[in-house]
Amino acid sequence: MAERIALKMVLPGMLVLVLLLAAGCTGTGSGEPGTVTTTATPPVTTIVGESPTPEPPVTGTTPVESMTPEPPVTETTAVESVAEVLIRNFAFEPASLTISAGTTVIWTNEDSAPHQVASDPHPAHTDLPELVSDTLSSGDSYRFTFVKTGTYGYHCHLHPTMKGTIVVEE
Ligand SMILES: [Cu+2]
Repeated sequence: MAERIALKMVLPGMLVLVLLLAAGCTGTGSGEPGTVTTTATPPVTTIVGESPTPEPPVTGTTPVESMTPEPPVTETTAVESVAEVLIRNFAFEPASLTISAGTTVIWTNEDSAPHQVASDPHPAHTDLPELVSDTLSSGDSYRFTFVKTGTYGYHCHLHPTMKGTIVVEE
């Protein structure tokens, strides 16, 4: 009984040994590495240093600024502050007008007689020499933009008793 058991255990072990030896022999016979050590990498890296390629100028990005979208149309320039003075019955209406700087005053002659707007004092018109109109026939208008703050007296150069005042505030 005991011998059979021993044989059963020995036989498989022998087979394993034989298989291992066979595999070892065939393996070492074909797997021997040859002279493959000739893979000497040439020093190609030195060439890169000899030709320093200059970086191309990055000009492609700057023109992007021309692609800025159009700003929203703020109608600040189109809007003009205007005030009106009527010349009627040989008088300015209103006789005194208060405006903000940058406002344009428009005088309109509604009389049948001609009038002429001019800065004080008569007849030199030296307070605001730019403020002087042509002779305004009936229906004609004269416009003047007051830029600086101050109080500006004016009159009708043809009828100097006709007087008016423009007060310009900030
Ligand atoms: Cu005058």
